[in-house]
Amino acid sequence: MASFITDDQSAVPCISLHDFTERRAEIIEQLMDASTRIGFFTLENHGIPAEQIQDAFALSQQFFPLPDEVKSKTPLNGKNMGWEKGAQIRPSTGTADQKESMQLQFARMQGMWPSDDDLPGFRARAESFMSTVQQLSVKVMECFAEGLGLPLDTFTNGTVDPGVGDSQSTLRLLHYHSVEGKEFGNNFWRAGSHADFDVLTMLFQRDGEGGLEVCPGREVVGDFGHGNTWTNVEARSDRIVCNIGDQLMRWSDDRLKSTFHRVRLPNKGEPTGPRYSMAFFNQARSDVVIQGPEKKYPPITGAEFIRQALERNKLGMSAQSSAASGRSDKQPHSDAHDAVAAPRTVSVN
Ligand SMILES: O=C(O)CCC(=O)C(=O)O
Repeated sequence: MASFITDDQSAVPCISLHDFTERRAEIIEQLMDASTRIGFFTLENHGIPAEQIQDAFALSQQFFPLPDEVKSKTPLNGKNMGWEKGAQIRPSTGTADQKESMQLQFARMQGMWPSDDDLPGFRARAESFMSTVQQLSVKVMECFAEGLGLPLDTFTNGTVDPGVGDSQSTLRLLHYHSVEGKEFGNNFWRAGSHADFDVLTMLFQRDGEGGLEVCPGREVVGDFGHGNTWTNVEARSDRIVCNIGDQLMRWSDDRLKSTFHRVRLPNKGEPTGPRYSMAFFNQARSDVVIQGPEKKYPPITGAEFIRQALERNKLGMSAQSSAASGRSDKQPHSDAHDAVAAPRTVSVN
């Protein structure tokens, strides 16, 4: 049976969380090693029951087949919530990702949940999964705080809403369409190359639905350049793929690396069916101040961080379109980050 080609797994370390309390020091060492060198790692024995992950995927598979008229009742709204289809254009490629996605948050979601008439119980099931993933994220973010010699709650206080409604963390349900019988031109991707804006991303994949690739080597946050060596990450439902985002890279004075990644279309001979994944982005709260212990960068709030990142995206996009239309060959090469093409609103990560 055809399967996705998966090469050297040692490039993205797998870290087991079994016996977490007793092994805490060893786990912190492994997390710090993976995140200072690569910015990506996978977690196994992470404690989230397989049934709960399956239920979240089942929810996603109930949502995406709904008619577009139903899904578009909650369109992407500029605050990184809602549904989009084929609307996300990456500055790195200038082409729309071959996918649709639904983004959900804990706060400010009035009118953004699919109704019970359209999909009964959606909100309760989604929120339950989001809370579970956030709890695991807290455990891992505390390890990073300890590994960096910071107060234990630095990143968890920084991301988990204390009840004031300024959470920006986001669950993105992703549906990459089947490419059966379809031909794509050059430079089309399921998700073009980008680095995430957040503190820590946790990504759930399904067995055999591959295509995720990572490219370590970024030294400085906000840097658009990256190397050329892309490594496949195996799609396994029993492991969570984690990566450091730009907020944590800056918060750690560039010690923890936010790494470029992308999802490629299936190569010849690989499965052409749909791919489902789910990404939980732990974002800094809007009013939290991000600054590393060495003060390498000036302080910045979570809200301002996102504003500047989106601004860079816009510049990257216009450099891309100028270059594409031949108006200039002197624009800086842009690579990275997410943007959604005008007139749609811009999204994060
Ligand atoms: O679906 C994946 O494997 C990656 C998704 C991703 O990188 C994103 O949505 O930002």
